[in-house]
Amino acid sequence: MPGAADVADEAPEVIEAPEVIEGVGTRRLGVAAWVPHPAMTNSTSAPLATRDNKRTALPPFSIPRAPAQDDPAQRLQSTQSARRGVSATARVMRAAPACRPDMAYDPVVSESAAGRGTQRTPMIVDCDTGIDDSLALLYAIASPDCDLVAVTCTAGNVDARQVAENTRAVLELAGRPDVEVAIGRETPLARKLVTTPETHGPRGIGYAELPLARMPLSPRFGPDLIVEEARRHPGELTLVTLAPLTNVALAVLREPELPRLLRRVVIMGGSYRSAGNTAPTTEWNVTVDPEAAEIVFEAFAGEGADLGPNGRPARPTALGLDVTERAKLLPEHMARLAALAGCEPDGSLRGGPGASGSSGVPTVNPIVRYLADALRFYMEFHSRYDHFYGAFIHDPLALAAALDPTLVRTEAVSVEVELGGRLTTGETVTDWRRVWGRPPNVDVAVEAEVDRFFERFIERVGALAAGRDPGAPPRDPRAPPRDPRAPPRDLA
Ligand SMILES: [Ca+2]
Repeated sequence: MPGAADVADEAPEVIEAPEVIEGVGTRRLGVAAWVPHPAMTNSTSAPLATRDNKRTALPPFSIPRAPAQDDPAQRLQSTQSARRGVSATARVMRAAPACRPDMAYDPVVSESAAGRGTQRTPMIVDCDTGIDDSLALLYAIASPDCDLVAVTCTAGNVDARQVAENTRAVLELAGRPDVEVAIGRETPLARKLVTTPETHGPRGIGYAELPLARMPLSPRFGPDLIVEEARRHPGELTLVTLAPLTNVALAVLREPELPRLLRRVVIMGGSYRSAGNTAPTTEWNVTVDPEAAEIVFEAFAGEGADLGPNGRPARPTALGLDVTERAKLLPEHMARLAALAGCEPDGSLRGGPGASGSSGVPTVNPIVRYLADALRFYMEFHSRYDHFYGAFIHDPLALAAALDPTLVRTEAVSVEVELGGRLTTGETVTDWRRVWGRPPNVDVAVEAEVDRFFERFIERVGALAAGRDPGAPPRDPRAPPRDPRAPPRDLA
């Protein structure tokens, strides 16, 4: 696996990170004492490489705990102390050694016919697949401007093992068993895992049935993978998070420089000016692991922490429900996608299931059939709870915005996550009026061009389903139906 051969055999070198971790965690999160976490001794967790690529011991980690009670005076003191802790974070980040300049990515250029010459974005996706996660993965694979480097899995919509299974099965469905898939932490940092079978189905992919994945699971621990690849390719990688931020928080705790090692971070999570979808004011990904979200947001806060690679702000872009609930996938969208793929909306190839006879010729388009079966569950859920027959596709919009930032308009604001609320734990508290007087730490998406996004989604995923070069011009839906004897997708 990448990385193992690059780790030198020099004597261990310990990253002096406790000040950072205490600054982030003990004061803000009310942690009584640091204790090593079992994840740190996970047998699948390879030692981390430092920026000069020496083997290093893992820094200590603890499970943060929320305050026993919500005392406003204690909270205020805690917040002020936390801000001082941020300064400690910034000091350590500035003192960190520079990245090796000789480890940058070679320019990655699309080799697809119509996309030839397109600069591709090297990307790691952290997900909890999940119906909309699976659509985001298909979109990534279908995009000629995306170089999907790896996928890391965490618990959320379903447990982490099922997430890893779903992720690999979807990648195989899309003909990309070569993408590295690593599992990360299997529970939130401080809370009991809650999953959402009512939204995504018992296995996370609605009514869809996919063959068991054959591609191997990476031996790397998800947060290690993120850190190692960011160090190996400083300033090059885009990290897209579509799940609770558990893995990313662990990665930040292990490498406080991570915000500046990554080219961009795009987060699907939070609800900044709109209602919640889990509690009245909270969004799912943040609610599942609010401590992790706070650690990640805080990593971008504070003096000296706001400049990323190439002199740009290192702030993450966050797409909350404010914009992602404008991305309503409707049956007519699926009908257009299926037409581009040359099949019926349920994935049946035109001419009907009986057209193929008994010669073993495919009768369905597997990608469209998957989408139809997964989305039928998702649409039924939204019909019950959100009063429209369709589906919010939060995760694909976030991934699309990572590839094309012009799809969203953002505002730079200061955001903290409520950790000790009686009703509001997990709320992304946003200082729209700058009353805190702090530097912004998040670029929150306030507008999204969802029509342009849907055109792109239909065109790209439709082309992928049709087995065409994703960069090729879209198929004319008025064209004669495809030959049902032709395989819908060459999975060889
Ligand atoms: Ca997700």
